[in-house]
Amino acid sequence: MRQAGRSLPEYREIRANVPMLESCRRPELVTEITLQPVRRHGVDAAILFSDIVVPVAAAGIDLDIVPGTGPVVAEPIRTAADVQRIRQITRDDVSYVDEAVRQLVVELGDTPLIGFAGAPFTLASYLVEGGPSRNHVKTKALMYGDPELWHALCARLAEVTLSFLRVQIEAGVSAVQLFDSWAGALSEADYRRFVLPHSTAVLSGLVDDCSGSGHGDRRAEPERSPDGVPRIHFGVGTAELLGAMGEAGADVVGVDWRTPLDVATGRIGADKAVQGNLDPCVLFAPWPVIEAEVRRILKQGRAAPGHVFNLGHGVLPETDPEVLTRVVALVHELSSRRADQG
Ligand code: 1CP
Repeated sequence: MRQAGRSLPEYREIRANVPMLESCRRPELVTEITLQPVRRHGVDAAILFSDIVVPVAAAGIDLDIVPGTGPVVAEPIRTAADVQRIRQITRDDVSYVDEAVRQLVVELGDTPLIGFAGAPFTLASYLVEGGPSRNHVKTKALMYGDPELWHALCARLAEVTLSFLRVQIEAGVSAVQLFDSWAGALSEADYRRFVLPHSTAVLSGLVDDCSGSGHGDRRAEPERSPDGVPRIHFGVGTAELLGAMGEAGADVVGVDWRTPLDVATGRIGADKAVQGNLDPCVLFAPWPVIEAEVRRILKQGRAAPGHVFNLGHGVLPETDPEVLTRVVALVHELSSRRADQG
């Protein structure tokens, strides 16, 4: 449940007077904020507290995360010279993430930690627009108007993303999630032409990495797949893209609330697990409605070979934390009952 922390008073307290980017760069704060929803709700996995723009800032791009707005870039990327400003990153550029992950792995014990990064299209949108955008007009203008520059930008972002995920995997995360939150703005044809090769470069790069030398110790651990840590790929409004996103190489495809999970599985293929997909707004409905939705989603998720129960997008800040705790308990109760039945 991404951003579960935002609805918690203990999160608001610890973040008071600490700007978002600074909190992402202080390992002790990252550790504490990541642990808060695990302690409170008893979820089965923790998601690292960071943001998709953290590696881009580490790569030399001047940006800030503005309260109530989101990421804002001082000088948007629009030319070939601008693309050159995005440096490749090494572990030293994000040592605070390395340190936080190592600390968290110890603190979390058996609870897995999910690392993450933004996918090239969603990162490119923030960089080209200069901030959050409804229609991604400048991004699409660049994509259609100068495909060569577009591909150069996405290839550079894929390299930064891959390095960022490798740092997290080497520090010990148990799974990674690649967020292409705004890919749903594209048609399938444009997604395949302009985005899929770059997301594939990231997801398949992780496999090459993990099955090569240097990760032999990890592969020996029984809970890890032979291809390295499990990879989750997520987007919003992606009903028409689910098949193509599944081809990018992840083990699990995230589905928002618009597509029932059994329908989603039909599009993604029966060889991949799904993640999702409770509408975050349903958490504001009376409990019997929430319960019925959770039951429906768990039932439809059985069409896939695996199902990670989650919301269809991030937790809204106004959500009542007690409702989240109750949803987690219900999912646990219903899934253990099913496991008992074999
Ligand atoms: O549980 C957690 O808090 C996990 C940490 C996390 C993650 C996984 C944060 C902290 N951000 C993200 C990913 C992220 N950031 C995504 C991908 C997932 C998604 O689709 O939601 C995106 C698109 C962003 C960009 C971003 N950062 C936005 C969205 C702006 C827009 O375009 O609409 C916002 C508001 C932020 C700031 C941010 N990141 C995270 C938090 C807790 C916040 C809120 C700011 C604050 O508390 O000061």
